[in-house]
Amino acid sequence: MNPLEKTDTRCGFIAIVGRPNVGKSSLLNCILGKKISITSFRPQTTRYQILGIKTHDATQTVYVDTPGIHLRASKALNRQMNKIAHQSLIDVNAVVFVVEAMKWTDEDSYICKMLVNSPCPVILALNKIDLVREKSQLLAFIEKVSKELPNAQIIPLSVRKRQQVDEIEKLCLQYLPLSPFYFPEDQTINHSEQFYMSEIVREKIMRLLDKEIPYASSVQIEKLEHQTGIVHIHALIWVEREGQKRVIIGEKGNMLKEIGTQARQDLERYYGKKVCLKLWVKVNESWSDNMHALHALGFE
Ligand SMILES: Nc1nc2c(ncn2[C@@H]2O[C@H](COP(=O)(O)OP(=O)(O)OP(=O)(O)O)[C@@H](O)[C@H]2O)c(=O)[nH]1
Ligand SMILES: [Mg+2]
Repeated sequence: MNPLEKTDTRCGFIAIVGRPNVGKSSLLNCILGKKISITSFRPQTTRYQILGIKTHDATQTVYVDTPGIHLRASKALNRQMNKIAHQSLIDVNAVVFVVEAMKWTDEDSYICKMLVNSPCPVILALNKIDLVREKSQLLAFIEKVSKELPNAQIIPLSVRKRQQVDEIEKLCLQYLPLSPFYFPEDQTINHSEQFYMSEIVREKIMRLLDKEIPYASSVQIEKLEHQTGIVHIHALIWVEREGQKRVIIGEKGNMLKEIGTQARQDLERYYGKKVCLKLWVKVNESWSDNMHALHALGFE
């Protein structure tokens, strides 16, 4: 925009950061009022930077969901996830730092140190207060964290019960600068349709499978074809070993069928029409520790 041109709209970026599994993506989905970022009970569900765009009247807020920042990142995939989270803190107008109420870890301290010297305003979201029985304990926890980040605004909330989520949103709005919108008013996500499809399939793997398998899997969409009344999708699930492939397929193909059914139901809700989803499982021994393979799977 020409800097002399006047605008009466506000638009800016708000990063949502925190260690894995505190509820960052759940918070984003709750604010947006729809599922745009996948969630699960397992840490390290989000692997990419996901933008959730909310436009209301003359304001557009661009929320940046990030992979959980973690301290032990041995594989290329994990290092890349940390890098994405760190980069998301550059050039944003405010940060929502999500922690779990009553559980302060070394990873929280690490993120806190990064934020305490940052010029960016910080909103400290203490999530999952529905799990806290004693309110007096919560007050003591608030006192402790307020010493760690003295300039942060602290909001206890429960995304699950939708308590205080509006409060977070209101605080974010006050940090949006005068600016034209960056995205069309009806856009809510920055990624392609294919990316969204692959994430929905990956979510089911995260939720349905055990142990190392969710972390050894990645999903690639091979075909996406719209026909009247139906969408045809072909997806490849990459794993690292033959044994993992057998587990994903399951006895008589039952596990793959369940992944496919649950993903299809989500996709049919998303499209509002029938979806024909076909899944294949393939082995690529070192995809998660190989930058070339990561690139092919969508990491930049
Ligand atoms: N009890 C409770 N659980 C919650 C709340 N918010 C989120 N969760 C659960 O916490 C788990 C993790 O949520 P996510 O939104 O995937 O967490 P995340 O911070 O995005 O995790 P990563 O992507 O792995 O970094 C899921 O099982 C959510 O259902 C809450 O307010 N209360
Ligand atoms: Mg997440």
